[in-house]
Amino acid sequence: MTRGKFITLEGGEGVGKTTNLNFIKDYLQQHAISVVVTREPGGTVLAEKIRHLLLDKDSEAISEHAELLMIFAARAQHIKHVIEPALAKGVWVLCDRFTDATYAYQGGGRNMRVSTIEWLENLVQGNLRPDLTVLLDAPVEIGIARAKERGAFDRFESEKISFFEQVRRAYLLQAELHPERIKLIKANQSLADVQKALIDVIGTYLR
Ligand code: Z5A
Repeated sequence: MTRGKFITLEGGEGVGKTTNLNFIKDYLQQHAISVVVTREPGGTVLAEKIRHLLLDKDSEAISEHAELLMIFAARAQHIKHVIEPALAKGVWVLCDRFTDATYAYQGGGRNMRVSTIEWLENLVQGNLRPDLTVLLDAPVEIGIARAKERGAFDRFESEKISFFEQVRRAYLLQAELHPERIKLIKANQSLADVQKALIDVIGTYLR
């Protein structure tokens, strides 16, 4: 049995990850690929509970280490119960955010040490890394304006602009460090143009 491929979609606030996830799923299915769509933090019952705690802006102040460990605890569950079983069955996994988000939000946004994140990544993931990552990138104000239209902000969305600028810089650094895996698409263009670029990237990958 050929192992499935692991594709992740990344980017800051409101860049269009959720909107484009279904578009990619449909495209893969048109190419006769079975695919599971999932998200982080989340994807299992326990991981979704952790997500709820992480996003709740009325919770007690969550320490940076607690936040990082909660994210990796959710990830450990997700890998064991959803991602690895699907890949082992030859099913592709399409995930809304994964560990690049940890480098961006906890590393960039919260200034946590990259070596700590790397250590946890190796512990929790072993050799598992995405085969392909699409990074949707747009100026912070554009993403925030789009996200605002959706309504009330969660704990992350309530951060200052400077936090999101740091997140964006850390994402762009990840793309520079992993050019083979991470493909950058400008998200401040029309949805039709973003989707044209997505077809280019995924189509090339399929070939
Ligand atoms: N987090 C973390 O800190 N560390 C980690 O390791 C992980 C996550 C994995 C939850 O993520 C939070 O967890 C996240 C970081 C943290 N918090 N933040 N911020 P999430 O993925 O659920 O949350 P999100 O980034 O807030 O997702 P989002 O706001 O739902 O954004 P999106 O999915 O990228 O955007 P969208 O919902 O698809 O689109 C937003 C709107 O823009 C919508 O009305 C669309 O119709 C519109 N849109 C989309 N594309 C376009 C274009 N091209 N033109 C015009 N309008 C568009």
